[in-house]
Amino acid sequence: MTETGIYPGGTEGGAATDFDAIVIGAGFSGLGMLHHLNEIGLRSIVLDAAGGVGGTWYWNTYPGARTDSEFYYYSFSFSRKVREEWVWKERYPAQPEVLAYLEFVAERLDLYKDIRFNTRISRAEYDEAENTWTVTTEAGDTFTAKYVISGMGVLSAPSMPNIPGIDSFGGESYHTSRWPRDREVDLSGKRVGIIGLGASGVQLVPVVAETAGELFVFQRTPNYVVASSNREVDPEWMQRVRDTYDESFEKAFDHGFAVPFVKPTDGAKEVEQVERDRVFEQGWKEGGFHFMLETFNDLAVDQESNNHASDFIRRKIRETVKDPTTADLLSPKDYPFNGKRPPGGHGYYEAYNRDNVHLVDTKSHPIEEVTEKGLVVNGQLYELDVIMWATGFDAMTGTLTRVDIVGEGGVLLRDKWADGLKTNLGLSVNGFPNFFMILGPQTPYANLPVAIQAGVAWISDAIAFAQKHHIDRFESTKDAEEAWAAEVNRAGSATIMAQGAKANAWFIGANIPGKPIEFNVFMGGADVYFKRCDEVARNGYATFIPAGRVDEPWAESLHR
Ligand code: N01
Repeated sequence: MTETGIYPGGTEGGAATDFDAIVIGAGFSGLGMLHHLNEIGLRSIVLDAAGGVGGTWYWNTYPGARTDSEFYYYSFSFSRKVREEWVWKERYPAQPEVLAYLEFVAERLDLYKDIRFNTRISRAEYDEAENTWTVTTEAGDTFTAKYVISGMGVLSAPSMPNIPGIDSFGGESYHTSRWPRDREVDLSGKRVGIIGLGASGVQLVPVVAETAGELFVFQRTPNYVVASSNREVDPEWMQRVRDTYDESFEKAFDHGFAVPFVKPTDGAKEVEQVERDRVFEQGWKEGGFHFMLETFNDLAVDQESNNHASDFIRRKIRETVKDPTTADLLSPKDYPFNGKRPPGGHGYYEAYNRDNVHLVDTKSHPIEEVTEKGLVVNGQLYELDVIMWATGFDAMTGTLTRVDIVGEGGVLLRDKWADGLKTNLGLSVNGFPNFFMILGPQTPYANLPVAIQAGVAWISDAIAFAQKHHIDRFESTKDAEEAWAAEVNRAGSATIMAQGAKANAWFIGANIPGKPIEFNVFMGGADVYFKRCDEVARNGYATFIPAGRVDEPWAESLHR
């Protein structure tokens, strides 16, 4: 035990640094990471551009923003203090509730003292001679450390479409993830346009419809929106969740999507239609990801079974939306269910039965231009007071490639990835020693807080190991990242999600013009991935220590 903790501090044997570790981002990832780094005794700081903790949940304050996952697995399990004291209110918590939860986490785990807000970083550069990183902020401040860990988020770099005249609009214009924080956006009686119908737009529509005078929804690709069935969390339910937290998380770590669900045993095409409909109906009532994950075991891998699920949802749309033309337009036909991440609906299809909601098809006639007064589609000007851009994110890589992350030999991370993503388990990149990513590209397509919890535990174990064994440079070997890239592509190609390009899915990079089409996430299952990470750790991180590995196997603190 040293002065700074269980393991020697990061400066031991190397150049003096301001900190042992710099964590970028104070969302779920950054908070979890800081807590773990504190546990192993590192001197750490978290830098965040925002004015408070929360990450995604700080920025996404648009009306209707809430989780698509249920509260009991959209949280951390590692702190007894937090899980015993925090009381969830809704099955699918709304943005203010998740933000309050993260503020509570930061306060209870005493994290605020090590976080610097309103600090946007522009560069992180590795110094080979000193074996240190220098992080530079937009304001010109610099911080040095042995380790840099990105917790910058996977769906945090907003994407705006390139439509002629987009800056000429004279009304109010907001991207969902850069919504005004200091005031309510008053929509009463106003003419509102929503562009984009991923999870963000789908959440906006029913809420905006209630107050806007007229709502025009500009749809390019219809989505398969699964009903969510939100409800209040009563004290008995909360207690049951507290009593079974460990079991629940064990189950989630053993699930392909990192959720504590029962794994279905049948394929949809293996059962009679009556039984299939009964199971789908039950999944639909249970809501959200239960439909996708608890009905049949082959919806993500078998086209025929997937067709049954897609048909079932199209039927639900026809049953819910009264106008047959609108129902038809809302029904996806060109790509399968799971071809893009299915959003959870909260009265989404029902909203189209309101007289003030109008669906505009921008597939057959793309938006031509934005003018001072509104949007032009098919030669018609839609006059608007407010435009809401729910147009998504440069997912998985955007936060890492929009800043300068400079590794060995002055190589920029974005240049390294220009001709194909390469990471070792999404955690580390060759040529970027002592640089880690929480939820980096090529980590699993899964419920994120559970994946984050596993990621921050793995990274803190790895750093503790490096410290204990005096390993100066912890980074992926070249071979290991080649192998993981191949594995990510192999696993993804075997799934229905390989059709994501047909639906401009972010997980395959198809939503950003010019971005290479490749799997940005691992589709082979979070459970498989977690086991792989544990195995690597148990084997002494051989694929992360190019300069020669220690022979001592490591199973000291694999923890979650
Ligand atoms: O973004 P998206 P999102 N002209 O990329 C449209 C997470 N999330 O912010 O499909 C016209 O899914 C685009 O149309 P198309 C969640 O993981 C979670 O909604 O390309 N339209 C599409 O409809 C989610 O999957 C929650 O034809 C244009 C939309 O914009 C992820 O974030 C809540 C266009 C973008 O959809 C992203 O969701 C919110 C153009 N030029 C988000 N450009 C939770 O509940 C884009 N579009 C936890």
